Amino acid sequence: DFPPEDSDYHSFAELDEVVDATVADHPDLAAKEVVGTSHEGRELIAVKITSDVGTDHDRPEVLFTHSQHAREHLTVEMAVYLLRTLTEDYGGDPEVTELVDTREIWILPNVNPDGSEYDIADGSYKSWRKNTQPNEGTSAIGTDLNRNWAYEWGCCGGSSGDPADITYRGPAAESAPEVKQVADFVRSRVVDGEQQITAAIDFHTYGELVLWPYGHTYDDTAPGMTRDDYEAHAALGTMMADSNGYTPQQSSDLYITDGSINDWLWGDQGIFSFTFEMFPSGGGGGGFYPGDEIIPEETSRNREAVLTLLDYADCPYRAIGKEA
Ligand code: 0X9
Ligand code: CA
Ligand code: ZN
Repeated sequence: DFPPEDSDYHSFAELDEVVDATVADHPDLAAKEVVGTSHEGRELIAVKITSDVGTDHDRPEVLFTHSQHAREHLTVEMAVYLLRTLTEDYGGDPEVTELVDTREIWILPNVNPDGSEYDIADGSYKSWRKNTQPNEGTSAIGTDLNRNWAYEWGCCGGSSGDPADITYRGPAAESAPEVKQVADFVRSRVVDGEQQITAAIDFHTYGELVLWPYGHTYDDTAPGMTRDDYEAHAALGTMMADSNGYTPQQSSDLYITDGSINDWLWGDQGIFSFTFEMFPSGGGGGGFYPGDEIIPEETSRNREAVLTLLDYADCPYRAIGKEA
């Protein structure tokens, strides 16, 4: 479990309790779906939030993924914040009410539960990043989920082929069961040939950044990324960064990554996709392990950014004054 001084962070069991309570308190607004199981057999949970949640409406769908990286526990707290805010503020806050009435929101609060639990297993942090899948021919454990997605996988020096490395991409794209099943979930949202999910944020720590694709190339435009596509990502990303004080940039401006969820969501699925690197901005502030007292401020800090993405999900090109 978390050390006592960080007890406000949610372990996987505590997260499950929040999910169950959210659904129990707001059965018309929130529903739990299990989209798969992790390598060790934990549930990969999705919570759908929308009014009249039992129906598949024709509303723009928006995806929030959390905790691909085990040690980035603040991102689970971001999911808890969203679960609570989008249900508890419904009916009271006009903006939240309008967006929950007109969007279908998918929150995947922990896509790497094995890694998260391993990181806190003996009460002191292990700085673990990957999942806990064994690798053939070595005692080195784990695949970096954010290098295992099936778009330009391993293309460009933005991942490692060494199982001992923290950015190990796995033996094949979608070799990690967590990536495969979350990808299958996203693919399942294609209805009558049209991907229902239009926009997404994948939450990470740390750096206080808003990142957009591509990560596998320094170029702004590339196959699948036109000038308008790029400018719309940049405009929306900059708008969100203006609200939370993060730095907006193309993800390759940080460093080259291949096989990231961001590149796959856009390049393969046509979903406007962002990576948020949450608090802190640098190594000061606790790095991957800021004290639990920062949770309220650093999660609510992203309230407007998330509502902005939900708003633009009907037509992200509106951000550059174009209607599709
Ligand atoms: O390296 C990563 O996966 C992310 N940074 S972290 O420190 N949380 O590990 C950044 C990913 C950004 N790249 C893309 N979104 N393509
Ligand atoms: Ca729908
Ligand atoms: Zn990360």
